[in-house]
Amino acid sequence: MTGTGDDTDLLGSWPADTTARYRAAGYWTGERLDGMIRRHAGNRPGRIALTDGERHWSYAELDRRADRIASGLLARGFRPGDRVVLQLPNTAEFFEVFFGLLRAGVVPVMALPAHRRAELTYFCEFAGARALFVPERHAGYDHRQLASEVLAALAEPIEVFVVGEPGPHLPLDELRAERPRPVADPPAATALAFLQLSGGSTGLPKLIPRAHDDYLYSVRESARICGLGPSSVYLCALPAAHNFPLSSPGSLGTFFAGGRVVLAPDPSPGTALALIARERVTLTGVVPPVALAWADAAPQAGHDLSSLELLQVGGAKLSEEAARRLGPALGCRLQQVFGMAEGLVNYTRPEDDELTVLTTQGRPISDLDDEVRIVDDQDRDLPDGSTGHLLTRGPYTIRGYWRAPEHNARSFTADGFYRTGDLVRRTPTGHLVVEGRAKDQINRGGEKVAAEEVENVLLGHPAVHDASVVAVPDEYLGERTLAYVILRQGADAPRPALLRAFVRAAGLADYKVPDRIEFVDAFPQTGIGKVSKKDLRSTAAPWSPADAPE
Ligand code: AMP
Ligand code: DBH
Repeated sequence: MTGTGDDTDLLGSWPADTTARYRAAGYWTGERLDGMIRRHAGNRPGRIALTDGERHWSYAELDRRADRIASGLLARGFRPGDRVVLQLPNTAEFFEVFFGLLRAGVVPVMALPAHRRAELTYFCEFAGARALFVPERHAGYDHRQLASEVLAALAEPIEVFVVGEPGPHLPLDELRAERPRPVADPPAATALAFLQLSGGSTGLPKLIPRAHDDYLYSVRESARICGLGPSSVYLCALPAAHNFPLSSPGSLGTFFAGGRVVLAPDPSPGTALALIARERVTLTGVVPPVALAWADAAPQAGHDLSSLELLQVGGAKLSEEAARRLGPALGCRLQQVFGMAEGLVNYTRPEDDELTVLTTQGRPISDLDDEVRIVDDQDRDLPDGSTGHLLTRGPYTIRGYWRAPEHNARSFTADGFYRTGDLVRRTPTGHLVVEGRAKDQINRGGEKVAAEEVENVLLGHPAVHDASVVAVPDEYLGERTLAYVILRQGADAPRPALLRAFVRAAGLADYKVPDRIEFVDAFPQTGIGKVSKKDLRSTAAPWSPADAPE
């Protein structure tokens, strides 16, 4: 897939012998992602599918609501293959709209609630979106105002649908058809279902095209590996649109199994531990700093967490020391998850011994067809046990980013392996251990920051001659961002707080604002004259709480 493929048959642009093999093996079944809701609505209509505060929606209700949205979209002139940007937090409406879009064949870009003007405007423009979905407010932030700013930045107006009180934009009710009609031209399972986001390592996030067939395979197998069933209750504590809580096995895996998804408005221990106790949650997936915050808070919080069977931790490296604390503190089993929105997901398994669960990031979903190569800088395969670049190809790993042929030539091998940018080692049992990263990215507690994106913004400041953003170790988040800045000749050093405000004012998400800024005269260079981030990283002092910005 070089990005020129037909989105209504995304998988048709994969090599024909590969697609035939995946079908024959039963990986791609021809079922769409919204099919699971319809199936349970038929078999067990009254079963609760999701809980959002005091709201409990049955499978029948979720199914009906998805139908109403799908009908409403088509009645308003949306067509299969049209794109929209979806920025909804963890509320029931996220799934109402998500399944409605999928049913109509309208393709959401899966934005996160933390995204701001720069990211949303870029998604709208790059995807050629016809509409933007936002909440009224979330976490104290006014998303209606944000949507107005995005609209003002766009060359062509698009529709904005707001979940909440009527205001300057369209209410979601505009899309809720009174009498839903069957979709005349339902999308195929090989079609583009949605565009996931890459944490990225270049200037702007890449869009990841996922089809129903490939995504459903990963969801279905994830649900099986994690032992989900109708009695499973999943706490969705990370942003619902993110690949981990959506699909590993996440909310979709839980719906697939006929279980119940409980939506947490935020992952703080105060919110999440109370919900685990109240809703008798059986599993959840979080990033390492969230897991550690829960473990620290659990003894004093006094909640009954006895229903919790499985805590999944992924998105960033979990140290062995931290891993050892989690199970005992929360009274449940631990599973490490190493995944990526581009595809490949690894899990430690229930049958793995304790040390494997504590010290590895798991093994791929498919023993047979997740092809994993570990190579040196020249793409030569390394023997097991050596650390190298992880390349992967398989039944749910993309063959290319959406409409990015130049980038794809660098990020994929000629025979379709995705260059993950991760440095890993394989153990004799086939488990992977993440040892580091070759990509120019900072993993800030699971939130990925592309260094270049932040550097480009800093370069726009009149006092800045050059900027280089690197990771510094932090006990709590794993990594934080440090921006080294070279000032223009004669320029006075701006206060770091002002430079940080400059990045925020450029419209970037808060988690991308550098944690620390240091002024230097020059950057260390590599042999061929490039900035040596390795040397910059090695000279940086670790993060200390005293560094916290005023
Ligand atoms: P993205 O491509 O934005 O979906 O982010 C996926 C990346 O997150 C992976 O390529 C890894 O760099 C990182 N990642 C995810 N899970 C883990 C984990 N369990 N341990 C270490 N890194 C992880
Ligand atoms: O970090 C990730 O992107 C991630 C982590 C765990 C992911 O996409 C996943 C599981 O599916």
